[in-house]
Amino acid sequence: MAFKERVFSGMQPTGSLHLGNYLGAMLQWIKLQETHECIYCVVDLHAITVWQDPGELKDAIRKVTAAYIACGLDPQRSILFNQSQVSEHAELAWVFNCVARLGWLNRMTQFKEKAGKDRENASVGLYVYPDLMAADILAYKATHVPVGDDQKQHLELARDIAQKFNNDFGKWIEKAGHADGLFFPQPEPVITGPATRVMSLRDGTKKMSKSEPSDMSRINLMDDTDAIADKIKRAKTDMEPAPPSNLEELKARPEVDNLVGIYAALAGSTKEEALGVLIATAKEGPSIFTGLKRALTEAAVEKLGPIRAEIVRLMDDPAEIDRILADGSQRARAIARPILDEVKDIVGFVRS
Ligand code: AQP
Repeated sequence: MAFKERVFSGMQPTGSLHLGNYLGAMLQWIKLQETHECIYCVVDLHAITVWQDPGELKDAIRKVTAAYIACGLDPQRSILFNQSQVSEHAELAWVFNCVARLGWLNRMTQFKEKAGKDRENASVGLYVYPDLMAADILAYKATHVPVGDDQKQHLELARDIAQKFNNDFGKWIEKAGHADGLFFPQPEPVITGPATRVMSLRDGTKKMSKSEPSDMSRINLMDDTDAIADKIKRAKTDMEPAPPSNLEELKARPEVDNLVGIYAALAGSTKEEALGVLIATAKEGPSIFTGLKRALTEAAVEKLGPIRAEIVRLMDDPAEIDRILADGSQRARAIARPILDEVKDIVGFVRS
């Protein structure tokens, strides 16, 4: 069966969005609006898998929504909403908790990284996070999921869950009128561009993240010109006396590779062209990275300045943001409800 092409993705309101979220996911989200029906969610149920201050969470949900719109998501064309207002996500996640296998979840590297050494103290929600993510996507039978590279493994799990559900309930899926026995599609990851994994400015081996304690490790969409300039100026590089002369050499120098990748994504060029800027400016001094850092600062300020101003303007009217989320939730539920009703019939629940 050919499933209708539909895009779903989300971000957690666990702090202010950063350049990694913007370049890794948001740029694709914006582009996909031109060609697809898109559903973009503020995943607040995911956020509480680690402790969130309730007083700050509401504000963070509105800020992420404002950031979505300021970056270029159109609430008329796309569906924008927060996850907790559409209970179908949580309902389907429970069914998927019963479809997914412990062994599958045990392999998830994000849980291992986030739980760290204190595993026994991690929430159960953090452990079953990938089941909820599969439910987010499949509650809409979404076929395409634009994400950063770090979400690849979770997407593979969503595909496994879709397949196992189709296999386990094949007979009942057919009885429900799906002659080919396929109820859920296999959602495709959309991971493209020169910055699918933006790394920390302080450590080229760790991804840029909202929850990293050092604010110097990331550029936030809310950072002003001075903060952006300061963070890029202090961004870690290396002690090599010359710039890498080709992409192969660049790969072996993670911090430099990261800055070149970020510059390429912001300037809309290839990584090779961005490396060309580093090579061409390396003699300017005082450091071989001064020219690239200057160009990178200019590009970041040019791109993020207007976004920041628009977030501030939108946050002036929280009631309007709540209205957009309420409207988006209604439209999202109109798609998810009938899918969930069918899931209940297939699984064997009685419903009135
Ligand atoms: N560093 C990154 N580079 C590229 N893409 C990234 N994404 C996140 N960090 C990077 C992508 O942004 C989308 C939303 O991510 P999220 O908010 O759901 O959570 P996350 O992946 O766990 O991101 P953070 O910033 O690291 O949040 P915390 O610190 O709260 O866990 C996803 O598509 C993600 O791939």
